[in-house]
Amino acid sequence: MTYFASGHGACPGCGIPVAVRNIIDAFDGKCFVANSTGCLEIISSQYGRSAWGVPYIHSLFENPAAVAAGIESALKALGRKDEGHVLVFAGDGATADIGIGPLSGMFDRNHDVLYICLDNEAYQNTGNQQSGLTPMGCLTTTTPVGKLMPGKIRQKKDMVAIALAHKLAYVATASVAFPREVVRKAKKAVEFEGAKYLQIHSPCVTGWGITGDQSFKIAKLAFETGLYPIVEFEHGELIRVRKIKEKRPVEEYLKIQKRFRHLFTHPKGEDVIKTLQSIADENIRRYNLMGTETEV
Ligand SMILES: Cc1ncc(C[n+]2csc(CCOP(=O)(O)OP(=O)(O)O)c2C)c(N)n1
Ligand SMILES: [Mg+2]
Repeated sequence: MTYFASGHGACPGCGIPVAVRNIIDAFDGKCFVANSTGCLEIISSQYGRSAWGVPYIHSLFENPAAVAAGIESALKALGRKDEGHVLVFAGDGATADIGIGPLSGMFDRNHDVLYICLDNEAYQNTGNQQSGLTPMGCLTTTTPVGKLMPGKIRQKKDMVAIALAHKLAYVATASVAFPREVVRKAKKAVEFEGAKYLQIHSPCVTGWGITGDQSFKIAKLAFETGLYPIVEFEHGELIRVRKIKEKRPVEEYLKIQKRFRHLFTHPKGEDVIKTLQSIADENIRRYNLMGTETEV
């Protein structure tokens, strides 16, 4: 029995429906979902059709956190809190950019909501525009590559730090490359009363310029370079990290994706690659990602 039906319109190789299905199935369908405009909504709830076997509402691009706060307050007022967890599924654009105001408010009021950011590192359903979570050096339609511009100039926004700054009980990252860990973290998160944040890295086949059969491998590589640290915080304290067994250079990750390929020929590319490598190294140092002690 699954609560997210096959027959939805996701691209072959997209990790989003896999993560979503695993999470809502792990809750045995006992959840209420608010979903911002974005890939997940487009592929699962076209007019007249729905993949959802749980109560589901499509919010605006900018307000899934506010909608979820309303659902949670209504369930509380009606004495129906035991009927399910309130979840948000939202893209990185909805989360880090346009919806960050309502998200901050929901965090601040500490609604009993698990907010899940599906991070495919750009506005993908509208054709690959940059978001705050797009990495440096990345080609998008709004960060084009030209004589002067080597793709996105600024770094990926640290949404984990922003979530932590709200003093949430639970904040974590995960990757579609490690599906059991995604489920473990969602289940762990809902044990905490109040607002929770889970950010899941998910490659986009079309936006990243990869093939469907590469996507999970590339997600794993993002983690193995240190560019996408997989971390878990309880009450603001780092309690667990996924350890990198064999560190991979960022070039290995970059060169297999069309969105980064220009970095190997562009005059500013070498500097950008160096910066990305230092970001990865800094993540490894800061979160102590190498070694074996506290494995997930
Ligand atoms: C106010 C507003 N501006 C723009 C849009 C068009 N729009 C819909 S979804 C989207 C991007 C979604 O990006 P993200 O949240 O990262 O989700 P993804 O599609 O990548 O899963 C945009 C620009 C909109 N629906 N509403
Ligand atoms: Mg996105």
